[in-house]
Amino acid sequence: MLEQILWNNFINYLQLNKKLKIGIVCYPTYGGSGVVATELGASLALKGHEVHFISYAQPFRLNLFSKNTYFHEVNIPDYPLFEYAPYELNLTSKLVDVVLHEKLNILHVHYAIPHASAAISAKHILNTYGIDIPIVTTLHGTDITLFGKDSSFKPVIEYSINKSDAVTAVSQSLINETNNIFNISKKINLVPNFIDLNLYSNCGDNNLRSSIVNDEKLIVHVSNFRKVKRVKDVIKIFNLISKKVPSKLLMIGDGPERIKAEKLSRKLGVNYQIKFLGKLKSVEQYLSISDLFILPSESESFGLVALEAMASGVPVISTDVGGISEVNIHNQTGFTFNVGDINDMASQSINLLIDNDKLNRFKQSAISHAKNFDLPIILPKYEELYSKILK
Ligand code: GMT
Repeated sequence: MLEQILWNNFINYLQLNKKLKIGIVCYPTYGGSGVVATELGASLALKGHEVHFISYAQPFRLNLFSKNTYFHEVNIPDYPLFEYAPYELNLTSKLVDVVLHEKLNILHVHYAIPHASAAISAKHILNTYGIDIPIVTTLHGTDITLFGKDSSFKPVIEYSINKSDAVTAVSQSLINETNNIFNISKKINLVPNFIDLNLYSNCGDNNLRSSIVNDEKLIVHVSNFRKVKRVKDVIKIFNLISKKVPSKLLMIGDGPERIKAEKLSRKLGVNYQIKFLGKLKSVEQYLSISDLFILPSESESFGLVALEAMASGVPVISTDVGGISEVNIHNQTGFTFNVGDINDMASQSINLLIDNDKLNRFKQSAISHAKNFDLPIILPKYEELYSKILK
């Protein structure tokens, strides 16, 4: 058995100079982790690696017509016997199957539970076939910040992290939080989220802007409208801004808090200045015509949307929780505040919006800082990690 494993490692080592076959497990729904996993896979595929996405639905930004990308759907059984469908077991079996038949070299899973825990089980099963598949786990936040507070998940999260061959987290703040909450023996590497700056430059469409605003300023918010995003704060902040600066607000995304935000906008009488656009596959064209982005979240391990806004040259008014301050630099790319500090968020927004020179300086700083998270800078960090564990 040991000989077989060593042989497989040797084969893997040889593969280093060739192109890799990489399995990526992620949530397919609207959200930063799915976006990052999909963009990572797509970029690796462009570099010639073969990338297999494994999830219960096709990731929303995945373009399957691109070369070298494949999708494997995890079917969820619907037996009356099961009160709760055992998704993790189906995922585990699917991982075993795909690794065996597609001859994957590495599995990169996004989220500790259930993805890393399923991958670790698959790894154990594959060991009985004489295969040692390396597992890279990327922590995105909710698995740590939310489930971490629920002690019933603790043993599984700890085990999945400690047994992964390599672990990354999307911000230093998330690394610190993970080490504080759990007993972690594994080094957690910082690999920040990234954007492809090419996608964001030069997509400003004046016709689109003039179809929404005339001389008013345009403010934007993007999220999945979960409670943690505090979308009602966005409406309250906009209400204060609109009293001083002629402006409109775009609310992009959908989720459980949308109806409350809509009701509040009617109550405050600003509903005619707000457009709820729902879920959009890509947001760059709306970001690029906007003047200010608002992200008043209660918790955010990174805040990928803030980075997307900055890459589009849009300064960010946000809270200072979690990893946001590593992305949105206070008084440089925007401003950061305590959670719920609506008045200060509004008055700083007004200061920026009424001073075009200042707004332009912040726009330029936002773009400059976003360059630190550009794809060509971050992608090699993942590739280096893959090489390291394959060696
Ligand atoms: O924020 C969400 O509700 C979605 C969640 C996800 O799974 O995409 O976002 C998390 O991962 C993103 C990508 O790494 C981060 O940019 C978000 O900050 C993080 N959300 C939270 O920590 C609440």
